[in-house]
Amino acid sequence: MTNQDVAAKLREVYNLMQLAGENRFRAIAFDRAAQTIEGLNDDINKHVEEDTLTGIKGIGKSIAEDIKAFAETGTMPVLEALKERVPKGLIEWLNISGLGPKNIVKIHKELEITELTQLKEACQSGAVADLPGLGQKSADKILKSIAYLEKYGERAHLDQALEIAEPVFEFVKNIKGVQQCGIAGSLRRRRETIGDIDILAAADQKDAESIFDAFVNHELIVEILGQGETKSSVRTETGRQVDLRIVKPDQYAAALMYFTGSKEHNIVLRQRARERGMALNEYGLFKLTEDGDTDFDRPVKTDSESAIYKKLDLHFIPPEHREDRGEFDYYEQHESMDLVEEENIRGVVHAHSTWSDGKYTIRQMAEACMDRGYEYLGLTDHSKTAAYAGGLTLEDVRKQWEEIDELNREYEADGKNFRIFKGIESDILSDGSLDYPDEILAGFDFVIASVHSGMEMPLEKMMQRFEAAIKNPFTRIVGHPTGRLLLKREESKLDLNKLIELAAKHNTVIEINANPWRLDLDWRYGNKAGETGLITCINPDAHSTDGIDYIRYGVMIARKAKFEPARVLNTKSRKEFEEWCRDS
Ligand code: DGT
Ligand code: CA
Ligand code: CA
Ligand code: ZN
Repeated sequence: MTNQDVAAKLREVYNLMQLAGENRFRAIAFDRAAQTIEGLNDDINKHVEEDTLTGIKGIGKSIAEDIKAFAETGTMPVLEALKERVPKGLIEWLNISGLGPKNIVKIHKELEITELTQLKEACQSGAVADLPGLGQKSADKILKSIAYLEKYGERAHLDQALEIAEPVFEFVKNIKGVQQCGIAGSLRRRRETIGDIDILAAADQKDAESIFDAFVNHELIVEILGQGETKSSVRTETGRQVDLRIVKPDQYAAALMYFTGSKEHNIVLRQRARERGMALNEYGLFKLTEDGDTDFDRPVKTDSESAIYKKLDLHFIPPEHREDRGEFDYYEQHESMDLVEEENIRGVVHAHSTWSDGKYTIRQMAEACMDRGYEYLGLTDHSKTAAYAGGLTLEDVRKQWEEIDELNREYEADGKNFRIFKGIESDILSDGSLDYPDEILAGFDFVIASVHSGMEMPLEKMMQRFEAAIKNPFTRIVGHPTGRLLLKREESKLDLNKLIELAAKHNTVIEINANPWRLDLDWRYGNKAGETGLITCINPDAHSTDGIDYIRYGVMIARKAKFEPARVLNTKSRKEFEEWCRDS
């Protein structure tokens, strides 16, 4: 059982408990435990064996018992009991925005329906509208949300969210009366997927109405979902929701902090405030009364997030680290963290050309890299087993090398500081071996080893497969380790903590695949990567010239995963990268 397996089971309990009308606090405890276990740096099995589960923050005695039962029997009694009480179809209803567990249960009981399609019909027929406490408006809202779910799914990829948020933010910033403006929420924290986009503005109350008016009339906005005195929610033409909140200028710093989240980070901040005789909320930082209540008449003056952190004995915590994953310990002690930046990236590693499934020739890809100021291209077309992706035969490989040599001679003659490195993205075959005989592998400057088939192997076999690949001296980089496609395809079963240890030990790089559908290595393993000294490489996996620009998202995730430039392979200069290729 992997940490993710356990977390998924606990989350299932949480969802079912809500639908079963269980005590809210009891349910939340399961959600918290799931989160904790996802972020664990070591193997949950070890805690089971050594009986140290209750030593993990947020895991109480009863949940520890549930985990032990899961380890022994593959399920949890609490879950089985819930499953008998809650119909399967209802679980999907939890994804409908504006429909909470209480109403789900009400509709289900009164109308005796369990499927999403039945719910849709019941909304159309008026049956939902006739229920006490619901009405036509609610029914319409549910219908809209179902249509939205069907069309777009609930979350957006990071690139899509930024594409929507950036122009809207630029627009809001320039509306008359807006004094300060920022993007908040999961997007500011650079999560790999985004629920809704949160924008915050500071303005005098008298200007709020006209600002909201301008906002909802922006060309990207197609529907107003809700509008109040301080918040307006809209939907863009891409189906994404954007929330704009307007606060008073002196509340801006606290509100930005609050609406940036994460919820888990905020909980700790509030606790720290209490311990210091203060209360922190979305309106500001306040002294406590003698009874321990928030004294709104005694605000503690703080005009920036930094100032608030300072009052809580912390240095400024960058938004991408606000996840309650060790940031408090770190920023208590340190003023800042050395984090990789886009400007540090000097070469493009992992790109495809027309030799396999890329859209552009090697020359076009190389020129696109030069145009962007990069010093090298680590070209890695697919290997021969990936026939569906135009994988290179032995004959192709030799011809490709000639083409690369020729281009490099040309660049040198022209005095360009640019070189194409001969790489390959070799499939890791099901037994863990690479895709060419050793004498061919030896001819590449470097090899990326990736799994492209047989991704549903059981965990143990998959680990053996990766272990063999990592131990192969020709493997320099492991590509997209879990094979996940965000919001589309599940990840392979892998013990990533162990994989990172193995890679670090054998001096193998694990890429952060910067394609916004992948962002794999997952940032949640950043702490583990740091402890082991793992090196990553921020790889666009470009199949076109535009694809090179994915590097931007990879850098965001690398920062979230706490990588400093020295642990990112492609911060090396062309000369240094040449040396790295040589000393395998
Ligand atoms: P998302 O939209 O699902 O990708 O995730 P977020 O983090 O953007 O969540 P969202 O949009 O629901 O709320 C934005 C932030 O506001 C969130 O990160 C923390 C804060 N926040 C919202 N609701 C609560 C709450 O009930 N308690 C606390 N402590 N903070 C909240
Ligand atoms: Ca959000
Ligand atoms: Ca929101
Ligand atoms: Zn690739």
